[in-house]
Amino acid sequence: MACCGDGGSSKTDFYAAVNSAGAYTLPLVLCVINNGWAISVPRKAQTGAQTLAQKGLAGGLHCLQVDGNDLVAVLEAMRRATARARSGEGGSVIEFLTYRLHDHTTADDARRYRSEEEVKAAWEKEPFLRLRKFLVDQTLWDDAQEQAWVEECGKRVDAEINAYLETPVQPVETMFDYLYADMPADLRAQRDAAIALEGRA
Ligand SMILES: Cc1ncc(C[n+]2csc(CCOP(=O)(O)OP(=O)(O)O)c2C)c(N)n1
Ligand SMILES: [Mg+2]
Repeated sequence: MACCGDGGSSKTDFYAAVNSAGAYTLPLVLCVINNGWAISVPRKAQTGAQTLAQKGLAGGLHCLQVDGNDLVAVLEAMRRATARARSGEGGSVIEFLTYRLHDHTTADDARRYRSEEEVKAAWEKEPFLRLRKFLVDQTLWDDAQEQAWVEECGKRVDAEINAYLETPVQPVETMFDYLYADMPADLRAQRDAAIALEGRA
């Protein structure tokens, strides 16, 4: 299974992967998370293809487009594609339709290139709120369970963060030590220099 974004599906290696998977009947499940944006480039400007799923068609792969904000649909699509792969029927491309609700990174300001209305409309389909509503409607979930669960998650996150913070800093040479059975001379020199910088030569 491999995942990429809508922007990732515009790259040449995406097409090469589709071609190889079709040519060799590989058990590949290629997931394209179409969140509408590749940084500031909208989906429409990225390709002439009507859908991203259909990019698999030319390579002989099975193609599927699903509502990526619907957990049940996502599970079903993944079940079908992995079953095909495991039974030797070949690869699939699944396009998950969703939306990037936030900026691309903390260095991005998406207000420069997309409207507030578009983002507001997308929040209406936010997948966790939608799943929660479904579970509450089915009487499988309620506020008390949620509160207890959020507390439990908070405790587990705190425990992991504390374990990380208490992890001793590794000596500088460890970044060289596990790459090569026989370390090249230039890296050995850099390793020595890094140790010397700490006055441990
Ligand atoms: C080969 C290459 N070209 C350009 C970039 C710069 N870059 C980083 S993220 C990105 C956009 C990716 O968009 P998408 O695949 O839709 O992913 P998303 O940000 O939506 O998760 C680009 C162009 C890169 N990392 N690698
Ligand atoms: Mg994207």
